[in-house]
Parts: sequence; structure tokens; C-alpha cells
Amino acid sequence: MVRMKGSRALMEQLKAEGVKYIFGNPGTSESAIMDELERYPELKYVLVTQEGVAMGAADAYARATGKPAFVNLHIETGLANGISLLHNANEGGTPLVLTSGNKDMRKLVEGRTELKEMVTLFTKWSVELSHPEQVPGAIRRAFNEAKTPPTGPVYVGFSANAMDGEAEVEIVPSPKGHYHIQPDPQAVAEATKLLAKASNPILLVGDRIAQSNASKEAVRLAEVLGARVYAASFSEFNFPTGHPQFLGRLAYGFPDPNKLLSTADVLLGVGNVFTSYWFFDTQGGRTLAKSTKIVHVDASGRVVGKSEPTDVGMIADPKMALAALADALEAEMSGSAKEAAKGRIAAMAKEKAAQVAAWDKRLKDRWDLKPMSTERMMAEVAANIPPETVIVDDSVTTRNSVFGAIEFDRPGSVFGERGGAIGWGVGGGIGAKLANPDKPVIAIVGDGSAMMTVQGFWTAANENIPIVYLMCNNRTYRVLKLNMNVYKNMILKDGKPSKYMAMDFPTGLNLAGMAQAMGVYSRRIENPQDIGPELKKALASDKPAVLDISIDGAL
Ligand SMILES: Cc1ncc(C[n+]2csc(CCOP(=O)(O)OP(=O)(O)O)c2C)c(N)n1
Ligand SMILES: [Mg+2]
Repeated sequence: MVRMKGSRALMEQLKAEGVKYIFGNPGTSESAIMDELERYPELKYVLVTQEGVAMGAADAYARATGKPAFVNLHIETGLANGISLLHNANEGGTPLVLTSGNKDMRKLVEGRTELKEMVTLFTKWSVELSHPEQVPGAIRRAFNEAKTPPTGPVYVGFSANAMDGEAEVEIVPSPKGHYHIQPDPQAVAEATKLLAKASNPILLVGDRIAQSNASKEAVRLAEVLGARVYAASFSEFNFPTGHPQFLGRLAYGFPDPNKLLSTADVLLGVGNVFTSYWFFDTQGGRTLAKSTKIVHVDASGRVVGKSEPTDVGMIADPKMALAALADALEAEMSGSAKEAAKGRIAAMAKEKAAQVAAWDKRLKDRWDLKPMSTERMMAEVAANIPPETVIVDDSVTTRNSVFGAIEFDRPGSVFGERGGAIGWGVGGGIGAKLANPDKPVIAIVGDGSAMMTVQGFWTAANENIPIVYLMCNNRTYRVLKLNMNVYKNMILKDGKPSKYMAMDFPTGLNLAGMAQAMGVYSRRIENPQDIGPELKKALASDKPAVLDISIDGAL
């Protein structure tokens, strides 16, 4: 045990947890922390000028490193600005430790905000410390909670007396953690019984596959089973998109995903994959046909069987579960079932080839559009990035073209916005680049999303983080118009066209100008042929850059 101030115990515990970066924006309630940091140059403080940037950066950093990220914001005022993207981290299960300072506990009559009440809805665990003795243990528990499946964000508030007071403390890091939990053999047997006899199985992959590093196991299982593969989400690498059995992402707006999934006689969902869409469209929570039997695997007991009536629920690490299922299926499937699986795979190759041909045709048809099409933009990008490039995807309605043009074939190659709050990608680019200093990282961001956290350009300049931003400048919240059309067709059914109120930017967003004003190299690009040379130049510069690309925003 060593006697020290709470603020020093915090730094020592962060070092023990292996923290390299503190994403933050300080205020007076963080004075003790900022003073202590003077003696800890190994803990690099990444200053942001809007809290959303810190949250986006921490989210991407945690996901790209697989380790909890650390954020420090300012009391209720700074914390409030971070909550929008805290929601995304919570939805996606990102392990991060969010903190802020607070007034002295003794300032009772003057009034102080119970900070943890602000974030309990969006965190896995939240707590506020009143004594220096609590600091190392609470930080240790915070890291432990954040990284233990189901992973998620946690919050720790520091009252001034917890930071300024002294105590005898012991610094011990949180356990390394061995989280690959084997599935219940009974669940494997029941799932195998269903799957071995399936004549049209579908594997629905979610982000938890990436988190447990299970894409190889997912491929093996899909091949043994002869399953069609769809992604409920691809905000992390789940399955090689070029694989002949990978038939697409069920993005919102995809032609009726529920109908498609209901064609399966047995559906194997891995992760938090049974999501509901915006508008009410179900009775009693069932979105899929009764004839579709469901096997659902996830590390979280709160997710398995959550909404969709489920035949076999399996709470397990996806990697372990998929490996166990593939082994069991190989043993269980009859010779004729294996032959049938091969036949299905051959048919899928044709469907896949047709999808690729459809993309090529769309690209060709829209090649010379002015402003340029998203297809052309992304084809130019794909032709000019090194294969090891990491893509940060906050591209909103440009996303279909991102996936049309770029084949993702390895873990860590893509990190996308998830959870719904826009403003993720500018900070996301910073976090992904800090986690991948030796790889080129590009962030593809919608103009509306970029405007939410445009201050992040300044952080990229100030810290010289060589992230290349590609702005999808379509002068509109295009996705809101698409969703308005769905609302009209599905709910209003009035057959009248929408005026799309407040969904356009008649005063254009000069993102290149904003970047330049914040010290970042930038170019406005109208001609698709300029994308390649500008992108190469930006990637070679070892400095941040913003390429503000004017694209078509029509529906
Ligand atoms: C913090 C926050 N505010 C508002 C919204 C509502 N919203 C959802 S998508 C969107 C527009 C995204 O526009 P943009 O980034 O330009 O992409 P585009 O649709 O044009 O491809 C908005 C405003 C949101 N999701 N999050
Ligand atoms: Mg837009």
C-alpha cells in the first residue's frame, strides 16, 4: 500500500490498465486531473473542442484495438455533449470508460448534479466516487465491466474530494480476462438437429462475430451447412464480402429483409441481429414467418431470444459456438444433406455473380453523372487505396456504394457507425488512425454527419493525426428523405409527394473551407478524375486531409 492523492491513484491505475490515450475536454472540475497529468507524459491527452469528437474517437479506438478506451469530459455540461455518441457505444457494446469531474461532495446545500443519473440509461455500470480510497478499485472495476462480455461503456464520476484527498492504496490491474465461453452441449445438440436437416438455411451475421474474432469459424460453418449468408450489420468485419455465399447487408431500405429471411426454414442468427426498424410493423414482436425456425447465438443473455420467438437460444462466445456447431454438423449431416449443401453453394455462386454484374451495370450507367454518382466516387476511391487500408464508414446513404466498390476480406478492415447518432465518423477517423498508426486510414463521412462534429478536423491538425477524410457532400440529409418515403408508403398511405421539410442545405456546406480554417489540408473535388491523385497525395503526406467531394444527392 502506498499513500497518494486520488488524482495520482487514477493515473497509476490507468497506467496499470495499459491506457495510452485520454480523449477529453477539460473544465475547472477536472483541474486536479489536468494538474496530475503534468507528471504523466506517457498518458497522452488528446484534446477535442467538442465532446462528440472524443466519444467518436474513443469508440473507434476501442473497437480497433479491442481494448477499453478512456474518456474524460467536463462535469454535467461536457458530459451532456458526449451522451449522443455514448448512446452509439452502448447500442454497439463498445468497451469504454467515460469519466468526468464533479464538485466536492460537501457542497451539498450549494447544489451539485448527480452525474451518474445522467448516464445510467446509456451505460453498463455507472458510479460516482467520494473518497480517494475508492479510486483504484473503482477504475479497475470500470475496466473489468467494460471489457467483459457483453461489453459496453461505463461511467465513473470523480467528486473533487476523491481527487484531492490522500489515501493508502494498492494499484492492481483488472484481470486479463478469458472470455471465450463454450456453449451448452445440449443447445449445440438441439441446434444441430434443426440445422442438419435444413433445406434452405440462412446464416445471419452480426458484429459480435468480429468482436470474438470468429469470421473464420463463420465461413467454415456457412460452407459446411451450405447456408446463404446475410449481414444484419457490417459496422465491423464479420464475413468476407467477396465470399460466394455472402449475399449482402440487410441495410435499412433493403427490399424487405423480413420477407427475405422468412424464406429460410432454419435461420441461424449470431449477435444482436434481430433488430426492429423505425415503423411499427409486427404483431407480438414476430417479424419472421412462423415456418422459419430460429437458432440464436450471442454472448449476451439479454440479446438471445430478445424479441423474435426463438427455437434454440445459445448464450456463448460466437467463436466457440460456431466452431462447435460446425464440428457437430460435419458429424451429424447425412451424405445426401452434404450433397444438397454443395448444390446450394453452386446456385449461390450464380446469384453472387449476378449481384456483381448489377453493381457493374449501375456504375457504368451512372459513370458520367454530374455531380458524380456515389458509385463513381467509390470506384475511384477503391482503385486508389492500398489493400491494407482501414475504412471508417460513416457514409450513410453512400454506404451501398462503399460496399459495392470495396471488397472487405479481413478483420479490422472496416469500422462503421452504429447506434443511430450522426457525428460519429469525424472522431471515428481519429480513433481508428491512432489504433492503426502503420496503416492508411480513410474516413468516409456524410456531410450532415460531418457537420455535427466538424471541430474534429482541428484535433486531427493539432495532434497531426494523418487521417484522410472523404466528405460525401450531397447537400442534403438524403437518408431522411428515403425514410420519409417509407413513412408515406407504410403509415400515411396518402399517395401525396413529400416536401421533405428541412432536409436540404440550400446554403452549401463548404467543408473544404472549414477544414482549411482549422489547419487541415483540403480540396474541393467536383471532377471524379481528381479523386485518385488527391487521395494518393493525401495518403503520402503523413498529415490529415479533407477531400470534400461533391456528389449526387437525388433520390
Ligand atoms: C445526433 C443526431 N441528430 C439527428 C439525427 C437524425 N438524422 C439521422 S440521419 C441524418 C442525416 C444524415 O445525413 P448525411 O450525413 O448528410 O448523409 P446522407 O443521408 O446525405 O447520405 C439525420 C439528421 C441523428 N441520427 N442523430
Ligand atoms: Mg448528406
